[in-house]
Amino acid sequence: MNIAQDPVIYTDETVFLKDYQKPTFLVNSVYLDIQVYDDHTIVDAVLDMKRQTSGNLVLLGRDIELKEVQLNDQVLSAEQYQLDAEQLVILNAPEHAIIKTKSIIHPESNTMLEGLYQAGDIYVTQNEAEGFRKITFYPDRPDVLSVFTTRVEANKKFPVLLANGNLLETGQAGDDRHYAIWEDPTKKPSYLFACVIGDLAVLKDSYVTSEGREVALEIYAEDKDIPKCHIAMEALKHSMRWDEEHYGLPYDLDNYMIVAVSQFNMGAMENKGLNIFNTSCVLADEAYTTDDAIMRVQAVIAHEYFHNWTGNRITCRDWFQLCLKEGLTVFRDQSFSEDLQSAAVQRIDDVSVLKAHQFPEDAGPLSHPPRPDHFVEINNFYTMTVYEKGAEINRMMANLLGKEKYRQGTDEYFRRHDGQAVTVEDWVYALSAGSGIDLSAFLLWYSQPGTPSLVAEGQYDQATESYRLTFKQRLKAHPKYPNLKPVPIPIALALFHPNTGEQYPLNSTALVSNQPDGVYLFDQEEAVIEFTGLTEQPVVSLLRNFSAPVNLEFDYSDEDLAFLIQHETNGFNQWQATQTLLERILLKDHVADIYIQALTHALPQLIQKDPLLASRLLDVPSESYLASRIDHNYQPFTVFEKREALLNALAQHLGGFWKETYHALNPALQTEFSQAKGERALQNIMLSFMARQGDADVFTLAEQQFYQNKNMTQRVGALKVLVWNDAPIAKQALQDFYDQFKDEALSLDLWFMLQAAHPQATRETIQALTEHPDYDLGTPNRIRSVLGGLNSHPVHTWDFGVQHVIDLAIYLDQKNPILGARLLQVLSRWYTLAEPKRSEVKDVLLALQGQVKSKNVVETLTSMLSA
Ligand code: B3K
Ligand code: ZN
Repeated sequence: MNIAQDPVIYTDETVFLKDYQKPTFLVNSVYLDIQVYDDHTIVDAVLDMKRQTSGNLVLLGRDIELKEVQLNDQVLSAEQYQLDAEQLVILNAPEHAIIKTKSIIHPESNTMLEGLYQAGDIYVTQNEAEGFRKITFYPDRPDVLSVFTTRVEANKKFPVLLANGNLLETGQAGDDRHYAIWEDPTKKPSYLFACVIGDLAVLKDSYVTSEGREVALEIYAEDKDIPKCHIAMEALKHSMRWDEEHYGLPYDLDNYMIVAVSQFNMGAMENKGLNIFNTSCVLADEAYTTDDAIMRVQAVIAHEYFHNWTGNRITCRDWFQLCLKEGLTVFRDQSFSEDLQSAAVQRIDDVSVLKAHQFPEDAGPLSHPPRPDHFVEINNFYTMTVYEKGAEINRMMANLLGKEKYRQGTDEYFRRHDGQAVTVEDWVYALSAGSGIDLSAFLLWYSQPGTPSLVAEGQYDQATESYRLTFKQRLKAHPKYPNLKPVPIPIALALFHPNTGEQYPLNSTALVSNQPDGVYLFDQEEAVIEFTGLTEQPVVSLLRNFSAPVNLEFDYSDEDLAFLIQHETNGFNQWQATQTLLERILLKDHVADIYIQALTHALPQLIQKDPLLASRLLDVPSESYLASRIDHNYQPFTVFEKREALLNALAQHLGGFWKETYHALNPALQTEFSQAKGERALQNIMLSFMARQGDADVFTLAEQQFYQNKNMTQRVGALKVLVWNDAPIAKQALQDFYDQFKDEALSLDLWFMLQAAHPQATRETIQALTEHPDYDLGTPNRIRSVLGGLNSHPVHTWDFGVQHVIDLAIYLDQKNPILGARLLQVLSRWYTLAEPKRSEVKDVLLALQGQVKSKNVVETLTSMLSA
C-alpha cells in the first residue's frame, strides 16, 4: 500500500501540524470596547496576559489601523514593538503584561464577511477561524482561552446591542448614542467571540434545563421574519432536551441568542451563547421555504446548539483538529435528525451527500485526511471530508461501542476535558477509557486521506451448507501522505434466504456483534469469514446502514439487487440496492427491466407505510453523482442522454401509475411532518414523470398545484414542471411568483435557482439572471442559487458554466475570497473530462492563476491544477 513518490513541494506559507507550539502568553481576561460609527469603528482592547513559555509576546492583527499601544500603562514608542501586515510583536514583555490597544477598523466596507462587517442594517461578526484578528490585536488561536467583557456602543438607530454572555449594564453615550456591556463568564477562544449591532425584532421563549436553570431564548431577525422563527425555536428547545437525554449535557448560561443575517458565507456559527445564522438556516415556514429547507433549519439549529459542548466548552487545540469538533457535532446533529423524519431516509440523505461530494473530493486533487497535517489557508479546510467523513468516523466508533458504552465514553470525554483545548487523540483515548474498549486503531481514519475500497467476494458451499466471505481493502496512494495502513472497517451485514426472503440467523465466530446487524470488524489487508447453517445460497447484504465510509466492490448480480429492493428490511440498503442497480444501467449499459419490475413490486406498499422512503426509492442518480463515478474520459452529454433515456423508459413503463398515485395522495391529510413531506415529494415526482409522458392533463394539474396551495414545496414542484417544460402558462406563473415573493429573499433564491436550472438554459439565461436587479454579488445565498441551479446540469457547467465560475472567482478573489475559493471547486473535476474539453478547461484554469491573489483562491487553484 505504499509506492515511491515524487518529492512534494510546499510553499512558504504552509503551516504544519508537527510545528505546533504552545502559546507564549495566555490571556487571563480581555475587555473590549467597540464603538461603531458610520464610516469607521473604534476598538479599544485591554488584555491581561501572563507568560507561559519563553519567546515574544505576539498579537495577531490584520487590516487594522493601530492608533496606540500600551504595556503596563506605558505608551510604547515605535522601537518597543514591531508591526507588520499580520502581527504586532511586543519586545521584551515581562511575565505579566497588561496590553492596551486602540485601533480603527472598517466594517462598513468589509465585503469578506469575516471579522466585524456590516450587512445591510446590521453589524455582525464571523470570527472562525481567524476573523478575530481583524477586530483587534490578539493571540487569535483556539488554545488561548479567556474571559471576555464587551462594551458595544453605537447610534440609537441600532437599538439592539448584543455580545456573548450576560448583560451587565446599558446606558446613554451622548444624545444619539447608547451602549451595552456584556460579560461572558465562560472562558473561550477568540473565534467564539461575537457581537451584533442592529435594528432587529426578537422572538422570545424560555427553557428550564435538567439542572433547573431557566434559560431565556431569543431569536433576532427582521420584523417581518419573526413569524418564520417558530420552527427554529421549537428545534432549539428540542435540541436542548435531546442533548440532556442522549449525552447528559445541559446548557450552561442564562441566555441563548440566535441572530439571523442574510449575508453570511456559510450556514451558521456557534459563537458562545450568541449564534449567528444565515437566514436560510433559521427562517422556516412552509409558505416561504421548502420541506428540505425546513429540515435543514432544524438540523443546523441542533448542530450549532450541540457545539456548545462539542466545540465550545471543549474546543480544538489548533485548527488541524477541526474535525474533532465538526465531525463529532455533525454526527450528533445527524442522530438528532434521525428522530425528526424517517431514520432510514435521514441516513440515505446523509450518505447521499457523503457519496456525491465527499467521495469525489477525496478521490481528486483536493483530497486530504479529516485531520490534515498541513494547510495554507484554514478556511479552505471546512470541507466535506472534515465534516462528513469526520462524522462517519464517530458513527463507526459509536456503533461499535453500542449505546451504553458510547455514553460511558462520551461521559469520560466531558469529565476529562471540559474547559480545555484538545486533540483528536484526547477524544479517542477518552472514549476508549470510558467504554473500556480500545478504539485507538480508529485514529488512522483521521490521519489518512482517500476513500478505502472494500473488495468482497462470496462463495457458497452446498455440501457443508456454508458461505465464505473474503474481504480485501485497498487505499489509493497519496503523494503527501505516504505509508498508508489498513483501517478498521466495521462491516454490518445480513444473509437472506433466497426463496423466503427471510433473514438467516448469523452463525459465525468472526462477528463482534449479532444484534441487530451482524458486524464484522475488518482491520487487516485481507480476511476470510465463514457462516454455517445455510441450506440455500444466501443473498448477502453488505455494509448495512452504510456501516463504514468505503467504496464497496462486490459482484452482486442484478437479480440479487432486485431481491434486496424487495426484501431488505434495512431501508438504507434497500435504497442502496436501487442506486447500485441504476448506476449499472446508466454507466454499464445493463438493462432496466429488472429494476422496473422490482420497483413496481416494492413501491405500492411502501407508499402507504413510509412515503418519504418510497420517494427516495425513485431517486435516479444525478448527472453530477454519475460524473463523480467516472474518472477518465467523462462526456457530460453522453451521461445526460443515458439518464434521459432511463427516465423516459420509467415514465412509459409505469404507464398510469404516476397519475393514479398523484391523485391517490393527499399531503394535506397527513398530520405527521415526515409523512406529509413524503407525500409532497412523491406528488412532485409523479408530476415530472407525467410531464415526460406528455400527459395531456399535466399542465392543468401543475397549474392547480401551483395556484391552489400555500405550501412552498408544492408550489416549487409545480412551477418546475411548468417552467422546465415551457408550459404556456410558465411565464405568467414565474411572474406571479416573483410578484408575491420579491421581498422574501429566501423564496426569491428559489425563483433564481429554478430558472438557472432550466434544462434548456443558455449562457443568455444566466446572463439575464445575473443582470436582474435582485441579483446581488454581496449575498452569497443569491450567488449560490444561480450557480447551484446551473450546476444541476453538468452539460451546462462544462459549457457556459466554466466562464461563469471563473468570473465569480476573479471577482470574489478580492471581495470575498472564502466564498471565491469554495465556488471555484465546482470545476475541481476538470481532469476527468474527455478531450478536447479537458485541455480547454485546464487552459482556462491556468490563465486564472495569473489573475488571483488571495491565499484562499490561490491554494485551491494550485491544488486543483495538481490533478
Ligand atoms: N463552525 C462554523 C463554520 C465556520 C466556517 C469558517 N470559515 C459553522 C459550523 O460548523 O457549525
Ligand atoms: Zn459545526
